[in-house]
Amino acid sequence: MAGQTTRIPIAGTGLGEADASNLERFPGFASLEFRKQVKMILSRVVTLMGLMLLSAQAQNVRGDANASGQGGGRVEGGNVVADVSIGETTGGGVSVVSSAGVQVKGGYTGQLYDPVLILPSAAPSSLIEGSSAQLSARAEMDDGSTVVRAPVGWKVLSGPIPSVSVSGLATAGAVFQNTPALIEGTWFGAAVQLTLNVIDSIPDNFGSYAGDGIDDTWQVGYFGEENPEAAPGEDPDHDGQDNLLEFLALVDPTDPASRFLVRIRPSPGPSGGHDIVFGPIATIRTYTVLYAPDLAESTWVALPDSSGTDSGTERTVTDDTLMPRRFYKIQIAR
Ligand SMILES: [Ca+2]
Ligand SMILES: [Ca+2]
Ligand SMILES: [Ca+2]
Repeated sequence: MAGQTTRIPIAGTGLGEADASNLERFPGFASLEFRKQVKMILSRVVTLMGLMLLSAQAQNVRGDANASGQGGGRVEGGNVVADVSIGETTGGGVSVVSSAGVQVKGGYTGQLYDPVLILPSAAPSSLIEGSSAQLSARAEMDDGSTVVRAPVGWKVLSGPIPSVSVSGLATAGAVFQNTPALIEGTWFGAAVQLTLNVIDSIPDNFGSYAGDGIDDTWQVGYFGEENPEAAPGEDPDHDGQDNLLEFLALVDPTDPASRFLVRIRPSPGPSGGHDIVFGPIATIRTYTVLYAPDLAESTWVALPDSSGTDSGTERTVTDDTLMPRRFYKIQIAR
C-alpha cells in the first residue's frame, strides 16, 4: 500500500534495517534502495571472502626475518617457520652479557668462543713443603675477549704435589730437597704447564726416612728413596761405624775406607801430655774432646780447650794433664 511504511529486517548483515516505504509492487522484487543495500552487502561478503582467502594463503607462508643476524633462533608452528634474530630486536641493537669475573665482547646476546691462550699463576709462586698454593688462570679467547678466572682443570704431571683440588688448591708433600712440581692446566682444548717449586724446610721428614735423626738429603743421596739400608743403626759398608755416626762425621756410609778415626799419641811438647788426633773434620761440624778416668765412669768431661790445630783433614788437640790413665772420646755436633 502506498505511503505505508514497512520495516524489513535484513538479517545477518549487521547493516540495520531498510525503509520499505517505496517498495515497488512487484512480488519478489525489492525497491531500488533495497537493491542498493543488497548489492553493498554482497560486495562486503565478497570482500570478506577475499580476506578469508588471503588469510588462508598466509598460513602457508614461511618467513625469514633477520635471518642474517647474530645468534638468531627458529620458531615453527603449523605451516609457519620463522627465523628470527635475537640480537637485532630494536633497530639492530645489541646487548652485553657479563657476570662476575667474566668480560665478554659487547655486541652479542650470546657468544661462541674458544680459549687460545691460558696464563696460569700461583700464590705463592713457591711453596714450603706441606703448605698450599692457590692456582688460577686467565684465558685469552679467540674473539679477543678475556676470561679472568678461567675454570681450568689441573693435573699434576710430576713432582711432590699429590693432587690439586677442584678449586685449584695445590698442597705440597714432604721433600728431601727443593723439588719442582710440574702441573698442567687445560680448558676446552687449550693447555698450559706450570712449575711450582716446593721448598725443603724440614730436613728430617721425608717418607720412611722421617724422624730418624739423619738428614733425608744425605740418606737419599747415598741410598736412594725407601731403602732400609739407610736406617741409622745399619752399617751397610761393614766398617764398624753405623750410618748415624757416618752422617755426623760426614763420611761415606757406602765406602768402608771412609771412616771417622781417632788416635792418641804422646805429646811431643814439653808438657808430657797426650795428643788426641781425629778426622776427617768438616767445617759444618763442631768437635769437642771429652775425657773420663775410667770407662765405668758415667760422667764425661770436656777438655778445657778442644780447639787444637788442623793439618789437612785432621785436628790435633793436646791434653797437658799428667794423669796415669785417661780415656777420650770425640763429640760431634751439627
Ligand atoms: Ca724435608
Ligand atoms: Ca732422615
Ligand atoms: Ca759404616
